[in-house]
Amino acid sequence: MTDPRGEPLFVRVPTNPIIAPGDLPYPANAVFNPGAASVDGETVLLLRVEDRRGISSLYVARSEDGISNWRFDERPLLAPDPAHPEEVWGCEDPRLTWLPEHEEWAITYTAYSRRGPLVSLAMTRDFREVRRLGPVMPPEDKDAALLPIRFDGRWAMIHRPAPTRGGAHMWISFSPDLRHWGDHTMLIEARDGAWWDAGKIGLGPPPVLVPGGWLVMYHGAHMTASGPIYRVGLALLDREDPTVVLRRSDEWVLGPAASYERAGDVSGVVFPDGWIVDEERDRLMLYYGAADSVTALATARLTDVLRYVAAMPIRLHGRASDAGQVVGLAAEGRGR
Ligand code: BMA
Repeated sequence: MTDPRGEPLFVRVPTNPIIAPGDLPYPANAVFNPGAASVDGETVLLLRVEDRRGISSLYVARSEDGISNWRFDERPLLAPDPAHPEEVWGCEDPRLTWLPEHEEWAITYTAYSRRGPLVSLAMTRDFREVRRLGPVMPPEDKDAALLPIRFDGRWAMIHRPAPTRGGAHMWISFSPDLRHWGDHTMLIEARDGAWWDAGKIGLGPPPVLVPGGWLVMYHGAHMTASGPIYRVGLALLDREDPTVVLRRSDEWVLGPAASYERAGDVSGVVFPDGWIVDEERDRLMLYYGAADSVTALATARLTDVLRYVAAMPIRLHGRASDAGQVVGLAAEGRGR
């Protein structure tokens, strides 16, 4: 959990949790797992708000400094819509990617259908109006985000299907038009045994381009006798070919330690879905759900994160070979 100099990489702000249910202008059981965006100099969070039925909707909050004085929209931007039966049990865990080509934000979120969670896509310019594109991955699949640019003419999306065999790993898929997805390729495999990221992993915030490639944060759910512990680590993907994993952290960089992360509806969870990278101020703001109950913020110096990433191991523990062969994409020969 430390940078190469032995100091904590991510530092929690003293005002955590920055948003709790009691702060909202409407009744809620929990407010957590937000997507984050920088819009017209303000920080916008798209909050997952779980009501007292257990159903989640996505609400906008805005702040000038990204830390305090949040202004909350009264109505959800995305709430279960009868015209979209796949959302009948809620809209959850949004990730926000600015697509320069469309001049729009892509919102990937988990639609909770009667047949399980799936990945849905919606577009917005201003977080006031939204346009649904509908489901892009069938159940069970979640933890998805788009990369902001095309690769060889195609959009790329990282997501996490949950097969009945062999653990839940991160995949990357490609699309010419944001609707039709294919060339499904295993990207990062959950490790095994005692590892913090054994068995089940999933993407955190959308990948962001840094000097060495695409910086990825992902969560790992380590099963214990008293349930899973959700922690996060880092990986680095090739700039030109994001199917190539260049580096992966051995250790987690943030895990539940504060009281609001250790106790809540689901204890022992840090779950980031949004970050804002501010190169000018050398700052990374990481927004995360804590214990599936509240929203918290940790910050890091960007230069420290990049130094940490440059020191991460190149070798991967475990390969995507089995699934890779199933879809005809040998991991070998692709530099992974
Ligand atoms: C995941 C998702 C998240 C949740 C996490 C911890 O599978 O459902 O929404 O925060 O579990 O409970």
